[in-house]
Amino acid sequence: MTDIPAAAKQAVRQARHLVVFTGAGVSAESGVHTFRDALTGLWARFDPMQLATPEAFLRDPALVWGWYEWRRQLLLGVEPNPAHRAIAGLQQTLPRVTLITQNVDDLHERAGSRDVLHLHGSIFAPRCFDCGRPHEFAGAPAMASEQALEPPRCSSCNGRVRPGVVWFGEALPEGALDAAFAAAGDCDCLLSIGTSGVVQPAAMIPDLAARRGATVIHVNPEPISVGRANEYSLQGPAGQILPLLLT
Ligand code: BJW
Ligand code: ZN
Repeated sequence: MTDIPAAAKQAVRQARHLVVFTGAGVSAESGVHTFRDALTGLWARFDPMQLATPEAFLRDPALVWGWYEWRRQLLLGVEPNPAHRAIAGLQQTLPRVTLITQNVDDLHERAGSRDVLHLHGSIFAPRCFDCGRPHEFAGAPAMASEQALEPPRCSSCNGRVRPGVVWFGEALPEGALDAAFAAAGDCDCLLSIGTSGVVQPAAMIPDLAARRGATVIHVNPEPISVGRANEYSLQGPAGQILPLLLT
C-alpha cells in the first residue's frame, strides 16, 4: 500500500468544495461484485450486452429481471464498509461535499450519506418499461443464484417492470448529471474512488475537475496513471486508504 502524501491529505482537509466520485470498487470490501475486475467482476462471467441494454430486456425480460433480482438480493445481505463510513464522515466535517456515485446500490445512504447523485440509477427503484411508473417491491422469492424470473407487471398499464438502472445506450438522469458536472467544475478537490473510469459520460468527471485546477486523488488497488502535478494515485483498497487519508 502507498504512503499518503501530506499534500493530498491537506487538499482534502482544506477543501472548500470536495467532490467524492465513486465506482463499484468502493463497495467491493462489502462483498459486492465489481464489473471489470478480471476474476471476480460481473463482466468476467456475464455478457453486458445480454443483460445491461434495453434490447436485452426486450429480447429476454426474465433473464434480465432474474439477474438483477439476484444482485438486489445479494445487496440486501451486505453492509457498508469503512470506505462508505469515511465518506459519510467527510460530509459532517467539511463545509461542502458533493457525493457522486456510479453505483446502483444504497451503501452510501446506509452509511449515512445524504443527497447522493446516482448517475446510473438505483437497483431499488424499478419502474415500468412502457410508461415509467415506479413499482413497489412486494417481497420476492429468495434466490440462491441468478435464474430467470418473469418481471412483475405495471399496475397502471400492464407493461413489464424493469430495473431502475441506466443501461448501455441510455441517457443518464439529467438532473443528477447536470449537478455532477457543475460540482466537478466548481470543486477544489476531487476524490475518485474505485472506478475503472471507462464508462462515459461519467468518466469525464475527474478529468474536468483536474482541468479546472482541482486536486484529484485516485484511490484504487490498481495503479492509476496520473499526468498532472495536482493529481495523486493512492494504491490500495478504499476501506484501508480512506481512513488513513482522512485522519
Ligand atoms: C477497488 C477495490 C477496492 C476493486 N477499493 N477500488 C464514448 C466513447 C465510447 C463509448 C461511449 C462513449 N460515450 C458513450 C459511450 C457508450 C457507453 C460507454 O461508455 N461504453 C464504454 C464502456 C465503451 N456509455 C453509455 O452507453 C452510457 N449512456 C450514454 O452514453 O448515452 C448516450 C445517450 C444520450 C442521450 C440519449 C440517449 C443516449 C450509459 C452507461 C451506463 C453504464 N451502466 C452500467 C450498468 C448499470 C446497471 C448495473 O448495475 O447493471 O454501470 S455498466 C457498469 O460500469 C455500471 C458501472 O456504474 C459502470 C462503471 O463501472 P465502475 O464503477 O468503474 O466499475 P469497474 O468494475 O469498471 O471498476 C471497478 C474499479 O474498482 C477497478 O478499477 C478496480 O481496480 C477497483 N477496485 N476493489 C477500491 N477494495
Ligand atoms: Zn406502465
